[in-house]
Amino acid sequence: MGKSLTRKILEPRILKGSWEPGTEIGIRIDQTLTQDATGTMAYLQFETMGIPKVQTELSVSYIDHNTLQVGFENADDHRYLASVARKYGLYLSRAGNGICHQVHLERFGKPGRTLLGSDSHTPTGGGIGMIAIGAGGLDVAMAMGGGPFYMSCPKVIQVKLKGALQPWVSAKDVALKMLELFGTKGNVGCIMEYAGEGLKTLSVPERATIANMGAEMGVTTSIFPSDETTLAFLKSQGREEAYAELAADADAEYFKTVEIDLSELEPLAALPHSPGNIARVRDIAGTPVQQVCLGSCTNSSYRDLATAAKVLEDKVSHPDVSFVVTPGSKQVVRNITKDGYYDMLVAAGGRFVEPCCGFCIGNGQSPNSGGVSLRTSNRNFEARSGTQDAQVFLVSPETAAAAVITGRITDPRDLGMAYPQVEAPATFLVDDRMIIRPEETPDPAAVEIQRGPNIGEPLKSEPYPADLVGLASIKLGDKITTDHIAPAGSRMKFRSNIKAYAEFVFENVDADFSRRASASRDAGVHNIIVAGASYGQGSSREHAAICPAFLGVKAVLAQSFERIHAANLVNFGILPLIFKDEADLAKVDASDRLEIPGIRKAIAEGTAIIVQNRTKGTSFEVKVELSERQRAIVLAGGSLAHAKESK
Ligand code: MIC
Ligand code: SF4
Repeated sequence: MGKSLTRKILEPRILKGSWEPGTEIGIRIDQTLTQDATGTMAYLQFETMGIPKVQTELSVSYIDHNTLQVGFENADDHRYLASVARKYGLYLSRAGNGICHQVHLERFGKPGRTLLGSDSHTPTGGGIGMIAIGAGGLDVAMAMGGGPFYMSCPKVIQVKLKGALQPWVSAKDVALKMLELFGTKGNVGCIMEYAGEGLKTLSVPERATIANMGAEMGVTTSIFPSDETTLAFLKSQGREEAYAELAADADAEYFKTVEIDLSELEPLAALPHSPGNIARVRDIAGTPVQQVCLGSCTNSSYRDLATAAKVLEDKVSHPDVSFVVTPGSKQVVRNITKDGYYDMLVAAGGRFVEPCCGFCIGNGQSPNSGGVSLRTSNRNFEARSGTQDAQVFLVSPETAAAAVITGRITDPRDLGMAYPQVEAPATFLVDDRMIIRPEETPDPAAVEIQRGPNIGEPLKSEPYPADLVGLASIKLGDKITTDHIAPAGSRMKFRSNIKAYAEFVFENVDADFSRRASASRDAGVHNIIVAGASYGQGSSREHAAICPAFLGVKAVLAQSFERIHAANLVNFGILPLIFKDEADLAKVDASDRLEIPGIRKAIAEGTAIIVQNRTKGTSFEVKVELSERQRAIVLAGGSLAHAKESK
């Protein structure tokens, strides 16, 4: 039996374990990326490791998330990150240079390499044949220190593409089709590997869009082969030396294979409030729209903006529509300017924001109350836009542009126009002057780290308690996202300061949670979060574990967990407990007193764990699905404490 492309890249990099899907492996990481919102904490943790220089082939620190700078906090973070990059030998992509995933694809990604990023959309790099994985900041810090990244040896799913997309149907519709087929839960531990003759009809930015939104399915990553299309893209970036031809063996073995006929797809949308609520645009057409946002790491390439520009040429946005544009990178801005598309978008009423995450994360451009916002981004979780009751729909640039014109959700095929085909430039105008290279710092050891008052400290850990004597501090439903746990938007400026950020935990779900949890922590009672299925969807932000840990949360009891969040919980000494019988969720209510006598011993020995509900006088069994390594981490109180113990 031949090998999948995933296996060909990962197997030679296995440092711990072996290729047995479902078991834990530790892999070597070639490249890392961080962004400012997760990066400050990652580097604060890296600093505690006492390593003089990053140990990877290449590590890049991006500033792209918090660029609004309302108050001094973000600017302080940026200064801190710049000084860290100089001291430890990283590339720094300055604020204004673009969104990490877009810039990494353009300037640094290499087919066949592993990339670990402290952002859940790191898999965008799969568009050029990388195994690119999102993780918590601490895992990325460990990888920068040369340590292995631990993951579940993947179940590789082959996605065979055939045919070609019809006019007005684009890569976003493929990504949404995948979400319709696979949903947003139940895909933990899988990697999507694309193949088939339909591949050759998809450009690199289109492949990257599809790989990007694999994150919403909860897969470890997605990967495309590296072929002539990849070579043409790298050439257009002046980086053909990075090219390597890569594909799976013809007789490769897969966990399963699905087939998608591109020619059968039509414009799709994800309805509020989940990327998994898929509908045909045609079926929701007519809904009045108040905002359209074009951009985010999913759809902000030259191709996306130029296509929208051509649709909007000589037109102006509907009077009821606010039309926002965030290009993916400075390179995109300069190239669409050179080719006249920037002007077309501005003329159509486009409200340009610098190349950054912006609207996607609720950092500005929040919709009006109850407003319908059509966005080309990848997440439409409740309140993520910054407006609690906004209705966010995720669509392709084509569908977004159609709504700009009509003021209603419109199937772009009904515009009655010829589909504007956009050719990507054979050579992009490339300008890397907003990237500070490690070589520019002659004496890294002499660099002083700049810390403003917003820069806090890493979490102080303590060993796991012998007995859990706690309280169900909150009870939640299914698909609780990291946006529910640690809100983004205007709260993101506290990312470098755990104590300040912890005040907002579950803010939009239960505004009193943080106060209550601190009070029980101070009274010596352990806080326990109780939830349904797929807890921790979405972002890689480890703050969704760090802040609860700071508030004295010792366990999350759920029906199932998403991959990155479960790893983050372990990294910060919170035990992810899974109901053995899902129905037992009904046996717990908020404020119940829950106890697990002898929990420490049970984790160490791997014996059965029984939760006693003292309020109800009942009990039920829970499971711990952790490797031996992870159990040791939880017992130590988290990864940093564990690493110190093991020295
Ligand atoms: C997101 O899209 O939710 C973010 C903001 O990019 C996060 C990272 C963060 O919370 O800083 C992600 O996707 O991991
Ligand atoms: Fe930025 Fe949005 Fe992409 Fe996250 S999903 S990296 S916030 S653009």
